[in-house]
Amino acid sequence: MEFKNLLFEKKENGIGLLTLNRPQALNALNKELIEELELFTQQLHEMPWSEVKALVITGAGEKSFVAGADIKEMSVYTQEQAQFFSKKGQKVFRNLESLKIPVVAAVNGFALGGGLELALSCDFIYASSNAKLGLPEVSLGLIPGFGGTVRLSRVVGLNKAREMVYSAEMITADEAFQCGLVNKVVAQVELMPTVMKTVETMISRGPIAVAKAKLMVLESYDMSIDAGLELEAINFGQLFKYQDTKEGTTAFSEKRKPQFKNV
Ligand code: DAK
Repeated sequence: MEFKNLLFEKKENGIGLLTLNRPQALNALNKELIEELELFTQQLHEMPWSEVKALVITGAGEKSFVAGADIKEMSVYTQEQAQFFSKKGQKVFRNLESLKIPVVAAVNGFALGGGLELALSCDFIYASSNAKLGLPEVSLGLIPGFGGTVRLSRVVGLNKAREMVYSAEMITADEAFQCGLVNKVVAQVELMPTVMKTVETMISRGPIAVAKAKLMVLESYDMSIDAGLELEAINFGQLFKYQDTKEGTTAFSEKRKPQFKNV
């Protein structure tokens, strides 16, 4: 996969590392970058598990994850162009959110506006201690347009989301940890090793089970408890047609490590 604004590296263990690479603009999301992300997520959806088993997303440089949508580009948008751009970004982030593999945001600096919305479309966020997170859109006369008003409150609760969105203030990594927006805060040099360690554990588990667990957590969020439980039972049952389920449970009885094959 060759892109102008994205760097993609496949580690030997099957973890993919995606770096948003526009450091001259603090990795702001311009139209070209969004289009590349669209292509990237489409390709990833079609890729077999053995190729990429999990994805980590970060920003180039030490200062910024992503400082938002590209404000300079947006300043000349017409109403139609703005709506198109918003829809396009929403689709790309939904593609990302619906990947079957674990996706972790390694927030290494500013995660603002569209940058935080990108991180919110990942399964969870680890941040470096210098990170600053926020949705500054209303300070520009905008509202979040890539899902921020929808996803933030699901993670931090309604009132914290209201405070962040209406004030447009950034919060520190520690504050983000306290409100549950990020799962872990570490020194910047420790960020990637820490994320990789967690992700390595995840890819050692049954991949079909992880994919189903991910689907369940996402899908059941909007459901009633009864509907969620019904869907959980269906997905639980479906696992028993896979060899990996047999392997996992047999390995336990035989007191050995399971060898999952995604079959
Ligand atoms: N867009 C374009 N360029 C940006 C940028 C951005 N979001 N953020 C930074 N840059 C550029 C700066 O312009 C500067 O470029 P030069 O002037 O050197 O050419 C370079 O990156 C370095 O930035 P600074 O010199 O400003 O660096 P500082 O350390 O002084 O400040 C900062 C860092 C992150 C505090 C500051 O750059 C800043 O405030 N940036 C803007 C942050 C922001 O407001 N982000 C939210 C963007 S709004 C929608 C779709 C999507 C959205 C909304 C609606 N629809 C279509 C409806 C989403 C909106 C957003 O994300």
